[in-house]
Amino acid sequence: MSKPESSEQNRSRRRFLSGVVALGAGSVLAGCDRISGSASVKRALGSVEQLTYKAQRLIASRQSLAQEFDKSQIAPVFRPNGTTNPQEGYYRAWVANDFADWRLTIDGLVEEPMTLSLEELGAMPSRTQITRHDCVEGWSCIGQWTGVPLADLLDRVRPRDQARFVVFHCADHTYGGSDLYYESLDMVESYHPQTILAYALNDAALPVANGAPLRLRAERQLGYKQAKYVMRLELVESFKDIQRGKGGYWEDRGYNWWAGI
Ligand SMILES: Nc1nc2c(c(=O)[nH]1)N[C@H]1C(S)=C(S)[C@@H](COP(=O)(O)O)O[C@H]1N2
Ligand SMILES: [Mo]
Repeated sequence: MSKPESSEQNRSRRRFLSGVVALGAGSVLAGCDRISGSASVKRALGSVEQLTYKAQRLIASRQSLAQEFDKSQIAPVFRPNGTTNPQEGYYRAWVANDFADWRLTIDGLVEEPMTLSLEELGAMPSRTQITRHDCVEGWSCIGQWTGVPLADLLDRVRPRDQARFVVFHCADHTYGGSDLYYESLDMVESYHPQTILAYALNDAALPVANGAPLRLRAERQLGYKQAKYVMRLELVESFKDIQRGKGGYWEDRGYNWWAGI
């Protein structure tokens, strides 16, 4: 179980995010649903299994949007999964001072590498979206995410022509192993309007259990693509030299790189 953040930490992080995030309680009635066996998940898993990435790209519009939901459909608690309370020393230190020392690095194949604080990210234009997260373990959960569109960050760092993927490097060693969690998206998915780096969940600072202080939301993709505890974005031409070369922690362990829903 994850240790809840102290209310003092939550308060101070809310304070500096409050310019961006409204503090309305909202009506939270719905729960997380079991979706194993549901048509949508069968479709999702079927499409992952049967279609190659290129084939799906041919039939999926570049800009088609994932479904967005109503506030009344938000789950009271967004079910956490995978790492829920990183124990790495550097991460505990960030939590201890409410992520004031935390920085996001953007580097690799970009004209202008950048380092941004949470406050600087919070000052950028934001997008809020209520979407359904589908985990391959057979559950789904609806939540409201607020964050910086990845497209805006990419516009600032200016990817070089050779850049084909954004790699998301995370802070946590999954299940206490020696490998850091990571993920990657192609440029079409990275510039998609619903691809954001979220710092708030349901009008509050992103909880540690769900990836504080910053996590990816790429809403046309399955749960394992939604990298939590993101520390660094690296633009690359190929991910073959990163970890085991398959483009993500679970991909390195047999999951499909293309996880479009
Ligand atoms: N850094 C990191 N990101 C991660 C994971 C993880 O273990 N570590 N688990 C993935 C999986 S399988 C899922 S379903 C979602 C869970 O997100 P949640 O904890 O907000 O529900 O995060 C994804 N991103
Ligand atoms: Mo998942």
